[in-house]
Amino acid sequence: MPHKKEDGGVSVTELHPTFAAELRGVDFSQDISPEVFRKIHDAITKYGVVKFPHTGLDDAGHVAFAARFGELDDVAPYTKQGKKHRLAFEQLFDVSNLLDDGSVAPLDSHRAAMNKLVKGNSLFHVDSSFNPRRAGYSLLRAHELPPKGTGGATEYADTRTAFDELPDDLKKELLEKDYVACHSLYHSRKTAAPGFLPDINPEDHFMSRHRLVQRHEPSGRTNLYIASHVHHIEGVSPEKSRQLIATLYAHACDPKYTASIEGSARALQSIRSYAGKYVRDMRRATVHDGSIHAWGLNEQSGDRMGYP
Ligand SMILES: O=C(O)CCC(=O)C(=O)O
Repeated sequence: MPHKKEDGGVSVTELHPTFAAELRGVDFSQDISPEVFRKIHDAITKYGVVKFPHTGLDDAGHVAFAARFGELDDVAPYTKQGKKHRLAFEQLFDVSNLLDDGSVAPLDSHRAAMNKLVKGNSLFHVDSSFNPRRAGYSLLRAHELPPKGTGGATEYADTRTAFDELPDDLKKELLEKDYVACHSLYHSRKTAAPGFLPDINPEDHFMSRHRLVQRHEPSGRTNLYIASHVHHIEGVSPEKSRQLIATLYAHACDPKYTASIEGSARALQSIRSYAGKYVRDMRRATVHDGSIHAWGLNEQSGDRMGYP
């Protein structure tokens, strides 16, 4: 039975034993007071993932709410490479399964392969870790969902608890070696959709460098910063790098550390019968990280990655 707590009109229902919660009682039709915003912020810090059912937010409200968390990222890197933007706000990332004309992207289309849902983002990832400055918060809004029972839930992994529960020897190694991981958008896209982007070799492009183990500044907990964007670990043999990434990734994605948010309790990877058939219109506002780890070990620049 989910655990429920009330706090000044905002109720928190825990959705998983170690992370993820649902918040009710926030009135998104009004200006959110600093006090309520602090409760929201505290809940995100504690639970990592927070769901707000039925916010009633439109695109403008979505962008305005996201901007309360910090400076927003935008889609300019993608549009500069020729990708058309379907939405009215360039601060909203189109992570739907739709083509520019609003029709559902066929499964074999480029859009479906690169799209955040059908293939590209079906691997566990962290947002924008491939840019010099990574994301701090992502606010994903379901504008239109496919019919119930056809899939389309989003899965999240609790990488803080995954770190806590690593085998002692591996945890000790990670803390002692303080490995640096190199993240590439092209790498994860090619892993998810091997036939696409044939002319791109991730190694010919910028990779973003971040410590593999880091202190999550807002909560003070240690976090395993692993994601499908991780191409290699610096300073070890290619074999050791592959083995370490595979071990840590599999550990963090173990079902005991994951939660499926949005109706379906089953995995995004296993039920996607909506894909190619029904609209799943998800829109994401992304807030640049403002923590000490925002830039990882990268030079600070306005550069961002994108693909057509
Ligand atoms: O649409 C989803 O369920 C996930 C979207 C996502 O992974 C992203 O926006 O980075």
